[in-house]
Amino acid sequence: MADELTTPAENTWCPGCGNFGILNAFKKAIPKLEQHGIDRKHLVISAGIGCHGKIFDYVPLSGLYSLHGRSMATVQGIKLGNPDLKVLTFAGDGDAFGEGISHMIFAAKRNADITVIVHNNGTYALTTGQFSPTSGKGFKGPSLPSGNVEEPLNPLSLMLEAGASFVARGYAGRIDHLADLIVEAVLHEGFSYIDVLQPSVVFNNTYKEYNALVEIIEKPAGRLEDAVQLAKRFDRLPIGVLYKVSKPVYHKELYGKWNPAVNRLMHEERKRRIATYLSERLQK
Ligand SMILES: Cc1ncc(C[n+]2csc(CCOP(=O)(O)OP(=O)(O)O)c2C)c(N)n1
Ligand code: SF4
Repeated sequence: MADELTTPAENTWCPGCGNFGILNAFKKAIPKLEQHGIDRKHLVISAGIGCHGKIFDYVPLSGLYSLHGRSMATVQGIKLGNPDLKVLTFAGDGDAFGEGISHMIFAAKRNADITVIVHNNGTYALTTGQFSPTSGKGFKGPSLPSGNVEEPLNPLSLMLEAGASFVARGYAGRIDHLADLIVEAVLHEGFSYIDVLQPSVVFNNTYKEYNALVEIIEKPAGRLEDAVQLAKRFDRLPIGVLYKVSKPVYHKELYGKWNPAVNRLMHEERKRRIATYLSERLQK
């Protein structure tokens, strides 16, 4: 692990937490991305609020620590402000599919060129184990001592149906595999989603189940319908890229090749154009 990728922040995750696997995979992905020509100075990160969000403090990259459920909007704004940047955010399952679900759906729908990595531990861990949108039926926690009566949301099929152009699942216990998924997701032009199976050793310790059920898939499904079927398998838990397709991306549809950060209009020129526009409108 490269030393320059460590920060002075004290790590407060519980020993054995799946978040360590995600952090280590991300640290392995950064130099690999550099080999693909993505300078770490041009890789900007964000995070929501939760145990997952602390990852923001543990990697020395530029970014903006966002609000609960809002980091996908934050990175979309950064991308629109400077399309030359690569942007990535870390979200929790509660964060992304509770508070932030509409941002997720619309980012996928418009094929915003962002990467979202969800630390899916099936619980609101930081706030001590309430049930989340992805908690399994029967999940017990302090807010639900008699067990969750709802069926869990399937983030993979939701993102596929919403129009995501890259959908993958990783496992915090398979660090090298996850590192490669992160590299592929960041290199993908368009909305890339990685759902990471992340055991919370305190509130939802799923290591045993995941170790028994995960199965690496070698290539994405060719058709959307087949990817949705893969996403809905429960006898095994397929990990890898489920679906990948090339589609027009939002900022290019909007701007073409224009970059507002580089081709900024000077103040006087902006005022002149607004004045011309207004006087034309008033004459009509
Ligand atoms: C708008 C808003 N609602 C609620 C909270 C309180 N809150 C902070 S973290 C959190 C739970 C986070 O759960 P999740 O997103 O699943 O992340 P995890 O802690 O499991 O990584 C909640 C409810 C908040 N900070 N902001
Ligand atoms: S509470 Fe769970 S998710 Fe949070 S750091 Fe501890 S083990 Fe990890």
